[in-house]
Amino acid sequence: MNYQPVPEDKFSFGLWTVGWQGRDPFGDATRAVLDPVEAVNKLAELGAWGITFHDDDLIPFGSSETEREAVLKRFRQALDATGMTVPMATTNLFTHPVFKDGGFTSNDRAVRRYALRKVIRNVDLAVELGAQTYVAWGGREGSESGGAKDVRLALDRMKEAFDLLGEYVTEQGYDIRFAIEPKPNEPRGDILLPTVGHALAFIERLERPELYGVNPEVGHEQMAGLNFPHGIAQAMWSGKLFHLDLNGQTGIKYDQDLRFGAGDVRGAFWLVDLLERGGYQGPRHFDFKPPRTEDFEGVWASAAGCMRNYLILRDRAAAFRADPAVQEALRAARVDELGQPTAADGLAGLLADRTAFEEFDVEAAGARGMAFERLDQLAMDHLLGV
Ligand code: XLS
Ligand code: MN
Ligand code: MN
Repeated sequence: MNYQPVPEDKFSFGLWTVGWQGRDPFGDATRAVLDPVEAVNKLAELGAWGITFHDDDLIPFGSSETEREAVLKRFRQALDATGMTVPMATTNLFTHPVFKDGGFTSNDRAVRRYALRKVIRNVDLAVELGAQTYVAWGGREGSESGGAKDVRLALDRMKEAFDLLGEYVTEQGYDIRFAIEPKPNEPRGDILLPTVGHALAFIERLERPELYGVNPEVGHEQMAGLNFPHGIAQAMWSGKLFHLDLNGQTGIKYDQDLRFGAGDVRGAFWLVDLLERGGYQGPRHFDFKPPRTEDFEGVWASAAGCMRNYLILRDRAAAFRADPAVQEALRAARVDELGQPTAADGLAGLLADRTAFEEFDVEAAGARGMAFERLDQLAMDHLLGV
């Protein structure tokens, strides 16, 4: 296996990932500005299929109409020349000081109105470039102080914003849906809609819930100490996995954005297994940050590594599923039994069934092992290529 990515793998990258200059709270940029056209060309050469962006990644904040048009013209030409797609776009509602208290939920009403207009403007561009998903990460929707933010009112405003966006795309007849990206903290002390579960519950309160799903990011759930594949499984189960951000994270700490596979590798294995078996058809989108120790050569090695690791894990997961010893171990662990309804005989049948309770041998059932360790070790063997 050479693990060479092809467009059919649907690998996409944020322009802000390979374009990250390495500026962090403690240090200046270590890399030069990356021309978006160069990013398109280089990613296409590496085997990627798509590129995504925040409005300001592509068109620097404050550009004039003429500057904007010039940037877009070059970008479109690069897309045409390479066949690269734009499956998703998003809005920067966090860098400019105006967003210090958020966009949709800033206490300042004028900022909220400006934020919505900024999103709408970029939704138009996203649709024009063929994007079908519009990501919304509430970077600064949150607080550091309990008194500063009335969370219930903030959620009213968050709902209002998403409902207006839903109304806008419906009126325009756009074929685009919104994917809400949860994150527990950073840059705010606490961010609203901190986990996949919070976002899924929020979506059900919206006027057009069918237009909204989630964009879970590996590291963000892990920052909250959660099991990422479990969150993804629930999003899939809810029909809400519209998009996802793949990267690596090692435990509960700052948002590391390591390349995919470079964090919790067991979590990554089960994730790929789930996506591939679960019929996820959307982009395999990488939202990582090549460490600031790297020059551009390192940036491209890091980007290539994201795709390579996905393909290796896809191969390992397929081998795991195909292995007769694994299939036997799955049966021994009675994994298939979970697919049987608990009471296909209905409530009356359950209540009438003496073997279910009166005659049930609780001690024998309690003594029976579940045989999960053997199964898990087989997974480890496959993951490690043994
Ligand atoms: C930051 C987020 C961000 C979103 C897009 O932590 O991951 O990059 O994916 O705004
Ligand atoms: Mn992140
Ligand atoms: Mn992300």
